[in-house]
Amino acid sequence: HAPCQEASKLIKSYLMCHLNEWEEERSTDGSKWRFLEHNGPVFAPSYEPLPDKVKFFYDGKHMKLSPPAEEVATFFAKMLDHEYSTKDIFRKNFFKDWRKEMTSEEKSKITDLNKCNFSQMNDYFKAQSEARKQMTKEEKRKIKEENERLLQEYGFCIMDNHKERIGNFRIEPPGLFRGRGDHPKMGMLKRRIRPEDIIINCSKDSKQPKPPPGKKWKEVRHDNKVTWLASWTENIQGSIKYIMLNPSSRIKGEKDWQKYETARRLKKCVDRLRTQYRDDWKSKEMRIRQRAVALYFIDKLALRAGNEKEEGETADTVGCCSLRVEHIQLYPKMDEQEFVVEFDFLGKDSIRYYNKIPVEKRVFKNLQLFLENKQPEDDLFDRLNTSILNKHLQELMDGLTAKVFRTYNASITLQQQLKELTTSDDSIPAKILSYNRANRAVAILCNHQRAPPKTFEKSMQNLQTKIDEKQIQLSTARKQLKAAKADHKASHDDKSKKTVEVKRKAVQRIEEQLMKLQVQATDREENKQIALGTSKLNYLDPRISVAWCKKYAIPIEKIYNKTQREKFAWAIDMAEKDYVF
Ligand SMILES: *[C@@H]1O[C@H](CO)[C@@H](O)[C@H](O)[C@H]1NC(C)=O
Ligand SMILES: *[C@@H]1O[C@H](CO)[C@@H](O)[C@H](O)[C@H]1NC(C)=O
Ligand SMILES: *[C@@H]1O[C@H](CO)[C@@H](O)[C@H](O)[C@H]1NC(C)=O
Ligand SMILES: *[C@@H]1O[C@H](CO)[C@@H](O)[C@H](O)[C@H]1NC(C)=O
Ligand SMILES: CC(=O)N[C@H]1CO[C@H](CO)[C@@H](O)[C@@H]1O
Repeated sequence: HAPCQEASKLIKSYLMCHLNEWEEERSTDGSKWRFLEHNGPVFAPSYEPLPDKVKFFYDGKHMKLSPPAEEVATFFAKMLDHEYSTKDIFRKNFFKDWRKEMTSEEKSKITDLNKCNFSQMNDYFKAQSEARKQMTKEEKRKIKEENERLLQEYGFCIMDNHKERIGNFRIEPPGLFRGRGDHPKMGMLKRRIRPEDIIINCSKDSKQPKPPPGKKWKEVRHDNKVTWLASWTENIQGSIKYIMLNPSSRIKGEKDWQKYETARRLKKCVDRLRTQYRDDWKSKEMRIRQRAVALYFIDKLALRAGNEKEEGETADTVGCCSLRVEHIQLYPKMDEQEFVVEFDFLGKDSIRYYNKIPVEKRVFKNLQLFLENKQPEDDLFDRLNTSILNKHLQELMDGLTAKVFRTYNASITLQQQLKELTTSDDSIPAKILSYNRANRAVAILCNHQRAPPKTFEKSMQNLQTKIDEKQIQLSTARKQLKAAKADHKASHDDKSKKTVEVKRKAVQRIEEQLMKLQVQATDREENKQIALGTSKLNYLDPRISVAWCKKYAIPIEKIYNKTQREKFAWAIDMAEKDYVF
């Protein structure tokens, strides 16, 4: 055993060395690579007009649409069965953008979306997707080969001396924007991205990617300070999209690792920061008090800093710094608790944040002060904005952002919960249930809610049917065991003894299967409205999970699926069973 430990230590120090080396490789002049070569993105296939037999009707009359108008109509037709297509904002946005693609003749005729009949188009796409399900093996093989060819040609790049997988080398096809929650832009046309929209980034001395025949790139850059290979601006939010390396790549893995190392550094100094912001609640300066209360929210509630990227201007979403008076209510006393603050606002991705928490008296008094003489639409923290807060965080600790608090709290909470919930003698399924419960505690903390999946009730029913069947099987098996025992008691021969053994094993096996199903049902029920993926992927130090798996001999596949294992390859390689965040 000792040599094993020795070897694993060696491997770890090797990896740590290399991680540091990669860091040094780039920190000397700030560049991220010396050589970068790739073949550019893969564009969405061009539009194929519908066969003539598929008709569109306006006001009961057949109308042949021009190809650009028809293409946009198909996006809507494909979504006819979806709830989106009944939402007013969605319909309004779609119709406005659709009209922009129409010829002037079409525009003058088609003036009311309610008079449009897309049902034949919808039937046609349904039939097509049915046909895809019925494809022969040969057809499936051809598609798989084509995908493999594209992957080989476009899915890899050379960065310095490494061949790296590219994450998303296919450009999303055009369609209608959905957005999360009740996004005000839902239904708008997400335009087709063309080579003229693409900025390529690669090294000067590489073989440069060729645009499709007859086309040009918007620009070719040679910027080794960034790690994206291509970028474009999408038309809905005006945000910049990038083609990046796959999460399993060296550079991404290292970035991920650094993120958790930063969170671990916060763990070491968080007490000092807390003492300081507590002192600042008493400051004579309003701006310092506001900053200190905001920091307390970020620390205690894992709120985002706010004003993040493109959001905010269109969807009315806020973060800590951009909270308005109308987003909070103060209750000096509520249900046995003193100094309760009630939060109700739309956070990132228009997800509602609702929480009632008791705060310290001084925070409460400060909040009362901040609210004085203000209207509901005024800023709660009028002396604070995201850049001021971020600058302050930088001063407190190198690399500190609001996100680091989330990462720190999420990771430490997972570690504590795992310790609390796991029992060594539990079966593997029971341990995995504990893991998922710990993960859920974190997701709740980070407000990662979701609407229950559409298929939820159905899949729950299926599972229940399986459980019922298993229960019947079990009682049958038990009866058989009882009969076999009676038989053996009467005859005392070897044959009946063997039968008893066989029946006993059968009962055991069925009991285990039943337990597994029951655990699965509990897990699924508890998971109904919580999205575990986001915290797992972004906020939980994977070394905690890996160490837990090692400690309890749980196969890592039970915790991470293939994509996640790729992303966390660095952690899976180096974590030890006694890792402490
Ligand atoms: C739409 O057109 C189809 C024929 O393609 C017809 O069966 C259906 O009744 C029409 N729907 C409406 C709402 O008019
Ligand atoms: C994490 O956040 C929760 C929720 O506010 C809080 O109760 C807890 O103290 C925090 N844990 C740490 C270690 O900061
Ligand atoms: C934040 O406030 C500071 C000081 O009042 C100001 O200089 C800065 O422009 C503001 N930044 C933003 C993004 O509003
Ligand atoms: C793995 O899980 C994530 C959710 O965390 C999901 O988005 C992804 O599609 C899954 N990947 C595979 C290969 O199952
Ligand atoms: C040289 C150059 O234009 N570099 C740009 C590369 O892309 C990053 C991120 O968009 C920009 O910040 C750089 O200015």
